[in-house]
Amino acid sequence: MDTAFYRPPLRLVGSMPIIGPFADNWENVEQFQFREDDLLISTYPKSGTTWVSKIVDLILNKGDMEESQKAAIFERVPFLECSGPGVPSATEILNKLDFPRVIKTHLAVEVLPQSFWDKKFKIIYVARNAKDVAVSYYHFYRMAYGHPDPGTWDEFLNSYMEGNVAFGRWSTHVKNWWKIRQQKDILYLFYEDMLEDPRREMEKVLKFMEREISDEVMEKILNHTSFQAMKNNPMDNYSTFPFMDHSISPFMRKGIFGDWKNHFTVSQNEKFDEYYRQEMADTDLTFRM
Ligand code: PPS
Repeated sequence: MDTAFYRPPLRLVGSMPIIGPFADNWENVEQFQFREDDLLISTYPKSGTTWVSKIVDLILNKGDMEESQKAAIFERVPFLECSGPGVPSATEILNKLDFPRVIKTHLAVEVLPQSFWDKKFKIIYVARNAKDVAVSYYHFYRMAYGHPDPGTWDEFLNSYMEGNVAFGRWSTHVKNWWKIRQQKDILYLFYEDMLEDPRREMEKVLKFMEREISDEVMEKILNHTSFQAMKNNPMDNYSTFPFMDHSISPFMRKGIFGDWKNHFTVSQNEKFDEYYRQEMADTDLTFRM
């Protein structure tokens, strides 16, 4: 276990809490320069980032799994704000990467680098319902020790509702990215839709990326990006990533819709529903829960 990165407190960048060591590289994130041929995959944590990253990577490689297996997905799609002791920061990696680049971010709209607004490039945003995200995030906090200790499930749920978790409030994130979807070139996807009909959602991604692939390649990509295939693939399942203990909870945990029902008590659910009504009163964005 790397103790230099063991459960550091969150820090604020602007209004958004972030994983402590990520804040050390914030100046480079703020100065990061996007390019018009970049593709940005943006999500609130635990919303399907890795899944969409793999789909996009395979589309760009026309389903060539050998090519895609050359490095782990977190290396092929660097995480813009990621930085930690003893590892190169993603900004360093991105500045040396071949083009076109696919970039991952969890940044809230309010803290995006200036270059995000100055450049025109494609962005895929994936959103997942607030309750399943809370559950997935709790288990992730338990196993990914770059986060503070989550405490009990009830304690974590309270922190999550207060936005006192890495990347802040779920509601602020999904609503503000939804707001800017017409101002920027954004394909806004939902994890629940991807589970319901992965082919239909992949077709949306292909159209957005202005790419065409044969039915055979489409079939191949669908197979390689199924939950089971990705869970078993060391290039996708984060088993080679430092700072995680998969014996506590695997990164590829369940990959289902509605797991919140196994975690929320009746009273937690009532409290959350009331909170949710208030948080989402000022948007036309809706989720299946
Ligand atoms: S992260 O750490 O924020 O980048 O995590 P992220 O990749 O966004 O989300 C992880 C959750 O997505 C699930 N997942 C999948 N579900 C279905 N199909 C596929 N192929 C897939 N790949 C990842 C993963 O299991 C996490 O959800 P939970 O609910 O914890 O299982």
